[in-house]
Amino acid sequence: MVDLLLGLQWGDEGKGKIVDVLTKNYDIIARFQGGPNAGHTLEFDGIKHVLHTIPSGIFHENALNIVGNGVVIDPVIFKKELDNLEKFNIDIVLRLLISRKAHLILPTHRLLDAASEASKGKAKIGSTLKGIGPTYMDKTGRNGLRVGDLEFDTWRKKYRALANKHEAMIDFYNVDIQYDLKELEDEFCEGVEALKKLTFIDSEEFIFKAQAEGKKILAEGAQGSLLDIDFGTYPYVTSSNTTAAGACTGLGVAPNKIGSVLGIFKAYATRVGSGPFPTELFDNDGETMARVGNEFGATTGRPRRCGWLDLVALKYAVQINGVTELMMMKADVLSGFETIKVCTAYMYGGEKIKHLPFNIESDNVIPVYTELKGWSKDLTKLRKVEDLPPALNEYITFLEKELNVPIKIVSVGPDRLQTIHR
Ligand code: 2SA
Ligand code: MG
Repeated sequence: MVDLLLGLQWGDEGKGKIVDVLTKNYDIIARFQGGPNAGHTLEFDGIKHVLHTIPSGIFHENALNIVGNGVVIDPVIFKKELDNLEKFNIDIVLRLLISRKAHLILPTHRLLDAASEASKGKAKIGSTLKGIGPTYMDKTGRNGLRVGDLEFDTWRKKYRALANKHEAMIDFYNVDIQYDLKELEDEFCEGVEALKKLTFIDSEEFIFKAQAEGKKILAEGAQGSLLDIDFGTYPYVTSSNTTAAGACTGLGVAPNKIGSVLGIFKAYATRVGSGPFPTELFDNDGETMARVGNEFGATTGRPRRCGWLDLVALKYAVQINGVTELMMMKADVLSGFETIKVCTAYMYGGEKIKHLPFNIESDNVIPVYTELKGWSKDLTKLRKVEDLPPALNEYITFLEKELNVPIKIVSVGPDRLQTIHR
């Protein structure tokens, strides 16, 4: 069986931390979608690590890490990640395997991302500018360059044809973008050389075999359900399926081989980039969440927008993913709020609704809140479930009842040790 760990909001729920905590129970950790737009943060022994493409099991000696076919890889960023890990004495070649079918992000994909965003003006997606959208467009357009292509000399020819096409497309956007392609391509080629030091595999075959041998596999999602290309707040989404189904296509796991679906959410909500966010706060409460929660993009450094927990959206995510267990992150950030608000319905066109409407926009949906008692106790030093303050237990019980799924982990800080199992 393959277990899934998925973000249920707009990303940044804390997937990196939880994968790291859970890796001891697994033989293989595999990424199945997204790419260097992701920023998965892990903290232990006083060191903070941010991973983008490499799965979050990389720090554990006994786990294999796989970058699956559904992922898009930028060799330039990948090389930087490898270089960052060098000082930690990890035998990366033994611990990390790359799917031949994963697509490559070309420098011109990044430029196209920038051109597309610039051409949209105020309506921009707020992408991470990592070239994610254009790369998935080339994948579905059947033009992409894949990791496995690098094993054949013809890759340079394929690369050139694609990059030439991109240059014409960049011109078409008619926006002011300065670049030195030669310099970018040199960097790309260095990245390719670094990537080629790793072992390329047919990851689906590898995973079939591992399953047959009874190996335990955890698929690590990136971004969150509300950024899913199909089910998210389109067009303000990423270009991959971030939901459970994405693990099937992004790794080659059959639906009947999926075991537990671990859904992870923050005790409040954040979003980085543009797009609707019904419970967004523009007041002191929102500022407090951002400050205490240190809410800045782990990849771009952009400030994250903050707001109360949106149960309408969270229920939707639980349903789409078939979540079997929940994990609540950053409970510690809510300490000190007199009352905690939870959005349990929306007012939409004068009616109270409990689902996400098709044309959700921040000004056509007004959240209806239920208020719960807050708590003041500092949670960051707590390690036992018995020590959680009663008001937090009430909050947890309320959410469990509404979502009909147990909350098995409550996280009270970024460190591995700040994790309470229920
Ligand atoms: P893209 O770059 O094409 O995938 O952007 C499309 C939208 O998806 C959002 N997105 C993210 N949202 C939250 N976290 C992400 N990773 C980084 C992090 C983000 C950062 O961990 O903090 O550092 O800014 C992530 N990646 C993509 C993005 O904001 C767009 O709304
Ligand atoms: Mg993140």
